[in-house]
Amino acid sequence: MAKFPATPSYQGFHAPSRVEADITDLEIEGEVPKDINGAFYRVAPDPQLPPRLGDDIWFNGDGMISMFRFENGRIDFKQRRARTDKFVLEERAGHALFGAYRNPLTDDPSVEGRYRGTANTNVLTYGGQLLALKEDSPALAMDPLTLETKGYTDFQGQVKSPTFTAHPKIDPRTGDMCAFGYAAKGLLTRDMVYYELNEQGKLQREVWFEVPYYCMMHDFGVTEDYAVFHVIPIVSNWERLRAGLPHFGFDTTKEIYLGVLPRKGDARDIRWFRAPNCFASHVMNAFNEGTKVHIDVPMAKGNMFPFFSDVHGEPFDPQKSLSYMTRWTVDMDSRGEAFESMTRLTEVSGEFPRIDERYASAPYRYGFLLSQDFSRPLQLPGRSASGMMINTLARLDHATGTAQTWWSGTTSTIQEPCFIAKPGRSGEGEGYLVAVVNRLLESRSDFLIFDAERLADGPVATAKLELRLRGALHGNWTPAHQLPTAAQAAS
Ligand code: V55
Ligand code: FE
Repeated sequence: MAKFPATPSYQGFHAPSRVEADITDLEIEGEVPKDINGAFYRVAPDPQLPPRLGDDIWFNGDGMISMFRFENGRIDFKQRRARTDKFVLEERAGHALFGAYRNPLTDDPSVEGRYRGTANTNVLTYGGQLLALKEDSPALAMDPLTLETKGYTDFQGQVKSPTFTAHPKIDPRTGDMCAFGYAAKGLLTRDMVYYELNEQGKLQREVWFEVPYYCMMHDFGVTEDYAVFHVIPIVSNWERLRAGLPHFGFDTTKEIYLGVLPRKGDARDIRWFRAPNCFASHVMNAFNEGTKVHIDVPMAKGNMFPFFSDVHGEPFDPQKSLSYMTRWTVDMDSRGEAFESMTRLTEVSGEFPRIDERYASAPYRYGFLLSQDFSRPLQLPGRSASGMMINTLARLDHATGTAQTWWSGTTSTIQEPCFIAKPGRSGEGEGYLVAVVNRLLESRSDFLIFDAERLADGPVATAKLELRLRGALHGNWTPAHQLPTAAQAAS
């Protein structure tokens, strides 16, 4: 009998949901703009079974994929499991076989050497497939319409790394997918590999190199001419794993590095820049002006992950965990290892940065962010799964340093938004923003649609769900013309 522990990871809004669902024609308040046609996918960790070790962290839950299919002012909802190898093995066994987050030394011996991936971090379509991603494993291919799992893919044997990032980037100039794997020659190795694949699934580039120290390489930056890798002090080693600890801890004594790889170059052309200890994980966007390379990150002074504790035992400091969008600039033509600058772009604190992706890897003006407005506390003990109290959506304007915001009220929190371009419009930010909100009092979720240029006006439409959607990590939009037709899917 499944009995989940009475720990914060499994309580209240974070209780496992485990619901697969189909809802045809969601009830709508307001009006869904008729020109939105396509599918929004998102993925949340949602444990199938009680944890093997008594408790677990949010980052280790099994992936649950949701699809909001928009057509003609109507939205259909579908939710299915990412049936990873881990999920299927544990389903068969009837209990958890895999232990702590990215620590195979805590697993049942029967699953030694199996992929431990949960496919719980990001989901996007590429080349006609839906890819559910976890950075410790290969990409999991799923059907974009039925959400049926096909299985792990190595892109016809072209991707040799056993790991594939959860944050690939699509270069809007070429349509190519830029990606990487870390721990690419095995657990805890410093080996990395950078890939570019085209929409036909053909490998265009592959560059192998080493990072200065092993760490969580969660995201990266892609510009027209460079791939940019930030090495930040969320570290691990065999000692931690042998002690049965979660994979990562934060080390305040290490410098950070920025590795810049010319996209047409090879490993010898990488330059490594250095800066003092800090935290940054996600990347809003990156671009280059000649040899000057800019990467915009939500940067914090200290650790943002309370569940990856300090390796020297320092207590978690919520003040130091606040992140602010910051532009890091390095010059590939400079001498020495110093950054040229680190410039704060806004006084709005927050994480989960998004953009109008037609402007990815190019100079851009607008960014979207989940933010915390501490002057408007929740009336409930409503911590988000990340540990942050996310009550505000923000649209940042980098040209003016100003922000438009929308507050979700005293009993709701917000999940990562996604931008949807308005068909027929090419101006940056001309489109919609969608986001799931957590109705904490009612233990259910709503799905909101905003005019991305009028965020402060509030949602133009609210799709009601009588379901609770557990806190997601990331999601993406696929316009209808990039979805297979039902006829193609049936063949
Ligand atoms: C993140 C999320 C993960 C993970 C590593 O920063 C990094 C986010 C949901 O899993 O394994
Ligand atoms: Fe992420």
